[in-house]
Amino acid sequence: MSPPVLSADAVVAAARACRFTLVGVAPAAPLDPAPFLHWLAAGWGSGLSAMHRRVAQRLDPGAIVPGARSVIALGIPYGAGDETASQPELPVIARYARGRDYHLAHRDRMRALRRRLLEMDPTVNTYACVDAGVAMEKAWAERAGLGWIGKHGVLVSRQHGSWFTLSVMVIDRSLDRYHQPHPRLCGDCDLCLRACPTGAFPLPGVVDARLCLSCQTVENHESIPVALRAALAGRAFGCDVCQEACPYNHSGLPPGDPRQAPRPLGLMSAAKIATLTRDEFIRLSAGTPMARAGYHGLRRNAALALGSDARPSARAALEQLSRDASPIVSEAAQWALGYGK
Ligand code: B12
Ligand code: SF4
Ligand code: SF4
Repeated sequence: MSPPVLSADAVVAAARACRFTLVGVAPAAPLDPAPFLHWLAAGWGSGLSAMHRRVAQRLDPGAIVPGARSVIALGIPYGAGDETASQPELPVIARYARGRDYHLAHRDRMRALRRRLLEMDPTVNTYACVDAGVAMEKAWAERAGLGWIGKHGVLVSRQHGSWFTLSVMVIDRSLDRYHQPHPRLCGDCDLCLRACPTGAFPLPGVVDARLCLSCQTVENHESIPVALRAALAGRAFGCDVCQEACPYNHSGLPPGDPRQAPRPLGLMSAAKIATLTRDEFIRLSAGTPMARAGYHGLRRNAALALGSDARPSARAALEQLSRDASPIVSEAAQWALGYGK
């Protein structure tokens, strides 16, 4: 007997009831492998070892869930209307990272969604992915009509701009209808490509992670290459420059999810971050994306962020860090003390 076909409207309503703001559904046909294989082969993801593993599963939901039929793409908005980035005394902490860790937000809501799907069909099989799992979330979100992959490599929605995070759920059930893939609406705009401070776009829509400040400040736990350091002035974790440049992110967006609102560490000055004790870092970063950089990584970033800051408080923080026991922190602070000389 063939498995039941579920109602798309019922699945979308269940996801909305679980507090996903953006919801779309797509058939689970394999993705075009060419862009991802090219990205790997060109070395644009070479610092990200996880991206080189389980490649077949990333491209074909059927390799993750036997009999996969549908993909539910899900989004939670953050940061629209959060204008703290424009306060010059604050280091730029990327908006997604200022509040609760989005992995936890998606995980909790996807667990609730799975329970609802099991109520509809007790034998349905699911695979849930947020970020670290093996699904190409932007490609699925584009197919499921949530928005389009912009030339800056981030998914953009007409309604929410690009200030939202994604997750996907693969299920082994067909739905009675699917959303249309979203057309790409960038046209001849190239504002994001021109705004990137490190030239991290080898092609429109494609990011060389090695040159991306988001990758360097979050995923790199060693020293940051000297050639990229000047661009880190005033930037302590992640990077939003290409998204800030996008006209679809300007004014009139609905507010983000209140549970993703900034927490104290997300609004702290670079000098304060630079001089956090380990206990303070652990307490303040718990449950936020900033924990990922680690104590030394975040203070290394703060040191580089302070390089262009001539204020006495910044110089004092750098003097202190230049004697730090962590070599990545002391080396970054020594470099920052010599900034511009
Ligand atoms: C690896 C990764 C990174 C890498 C590489 C970035 C990238 N764009 O690939 C680094 C560490 C640099 C990074 C940075 C950031 N990331 Co990230 N990252 C991922 C991750 C884990 C995988 C992405 C991936 O598969 N990349 C490989 C490339 C080849 O895949 P792709 O971009 O989907 O490939 C498509 C494009 O190349 C496109 N394409 C090909 N040719 C062309 C041509 C044109 C003209 C166009 C428009 C498109 C296009 O087609 C491909 C297939 O669909 C996803 C989570 C996930 N599991 O999907 C999060 C994810 C993409 N990241 C996210 C975020 C928030 C960020 C940052 C904004 C964080 C920050 N503020 O600091 C930055 C943005 C940097 C940027 N400009 O992309 C969100 C994006 C949410 C959204 N609205 O899209 C995701 C989805 C995480 C999540 N669960 O929410 N990230
Ligand atoms: S996040 Fe920053 S460094 Fe990375 S591509 Fe966008 S503008 Fe460039
Ligand atoms: S800035 Fe322009 S090119 Fe870049 S994502 Fe936005 S609309 Fe597309």
